[in-house]
Amino acid sequence: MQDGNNRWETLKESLRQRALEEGFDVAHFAPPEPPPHAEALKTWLDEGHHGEMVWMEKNQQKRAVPASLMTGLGSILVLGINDAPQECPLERLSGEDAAGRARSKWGVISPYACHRDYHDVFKKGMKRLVVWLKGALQQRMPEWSLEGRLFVDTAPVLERPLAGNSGMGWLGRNTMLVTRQYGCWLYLGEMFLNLPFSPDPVEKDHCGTCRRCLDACPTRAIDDRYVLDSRRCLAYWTIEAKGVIPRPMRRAMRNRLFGCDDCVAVCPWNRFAQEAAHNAFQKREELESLPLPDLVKLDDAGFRALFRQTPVKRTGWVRFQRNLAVALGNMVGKGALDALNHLMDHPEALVRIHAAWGLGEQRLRHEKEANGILRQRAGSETDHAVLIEIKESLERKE
Ligand code: B12
Ligand code: SF4
Ligand code: SF4
Repeated sequence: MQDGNNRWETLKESLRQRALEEGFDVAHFAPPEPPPHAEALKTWLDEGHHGEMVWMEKNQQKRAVPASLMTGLGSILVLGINDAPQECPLERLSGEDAAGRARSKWGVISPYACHRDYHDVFKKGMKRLVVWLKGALQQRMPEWSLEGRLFVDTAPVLERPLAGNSGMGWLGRNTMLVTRQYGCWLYLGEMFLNLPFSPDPVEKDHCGTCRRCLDACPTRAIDDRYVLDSRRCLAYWTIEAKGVIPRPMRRAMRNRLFGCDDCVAVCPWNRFAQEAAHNAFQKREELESLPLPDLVKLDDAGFRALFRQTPVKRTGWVRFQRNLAVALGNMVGKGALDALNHLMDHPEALVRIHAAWGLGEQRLRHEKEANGILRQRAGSETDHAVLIEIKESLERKE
């Protein structure tokens, strides 16, 4: 008969194996303690790096101390699903392709948002694992009954530091969890368990002297201290921020509509990543080639239909049209002017502000036409903030 320790080790390895069979690509065990650097969360918040994400200020203690989320926490199973894209997302940003065609007329959605929402995929997979684990416990250790909590992204959990503490990988300079096997392309979820599984050995930092992610960031949002300032991050502005995107961020957005992956995509550890294999992560091709001028015709219902079951739908139609106005401002080609003029009829001032900015950018390419539209709009616009943006656009020199 197996002794206590061996019984736990055998169950732990069976659980890991089962997780892989359920479609997770990696499964590692972390101890129930606060991960290293947990205290850095307070400094990050004190310095305002979370921008408008005020929900990050709540439950700080819970975020930093996993045991405060569950009494009797014994171990944490950290799960990862590989989402490495077939094509590097940097290839789709504006510029010219090999045939000399301007790519800026095609909107870019971050690869993870071009398929089913990973939140749903994780939750379903983790629930199936719970059913299996309950059965296995009953059979092998009937004296134990399972208690646990499942988390993906939205809970007050420091997912990356926990994943680092489980030995899945290390916290890279881009602040991502980086792994030897999948680079930075893993998405994370956790199962908090009352069971005393032993932690896996931690992985050391393999960033070395590399600084590619710092150099690749278009807005210098990350610094050498492994710290990201959301207020400078395009992922933050295109996904999380509800208000007006600051002017210096708008040109840097180029043709991005949702998310940013530059600091992720340049990581040399991605060279070992294999293309995502999870069935639920099949890319919806129509989301990989979105002609910007056509998107202005999307109404709320059309938006929800196009982005059904993807993370984009959570941003909502209005903020999506705001991002679209910026991308149209950055677009090379005449279709942008008509599209921006169309957005100047949008019921939300937030969208019109960005459309007015976009017309100012187009003025640098099509001066006469853009001036005409801006002057005409100045005559009929009633919102003060939009009028200020129109004025700024008409006065912009470069
Ligand atoms: C808020 C948030 C954001 C914010 C802020 C990002 C940030 N870096 O904090 C914004 C909107 C900008 C964002 C963007 C993105 N996000 Co996000 N985001 C989150 C969320 C909800 C919380 C992150 C958090 O707690 N931040 C607070 C900071 C302080 O924590 P931290 O980044 O983990 O930092 C710790 C370390 O830096 C460490 N530390 C401090 N000093 C030092 C020094 C050294 C030397 C070291 C090693 C460590 C270290 O201590 C800190 C705190 O303990 C998590 C989900 C979750 N619940 O954890 C997803 C999550 C982090 N995001 C994720 C992803 C994929 C993205 C994007 C790629 C999405 C996209 N395509 O646009 C970008 C990537 C940007 C980037 N480089 O981080 C994944 C990351 C997966 C992975 N492999 O790492 C997560 C885990 C979601 C998930 N469930 O998979 N995100
Ligand atoms: S997601 Fe984009 S903007 Fe944000 S830190 Fe990374 S490269 Fe910079
Ligand atoms: S790009 Fe270089 S420095 Fe940045 S996370 Fe990857 S290995 Fe580390």
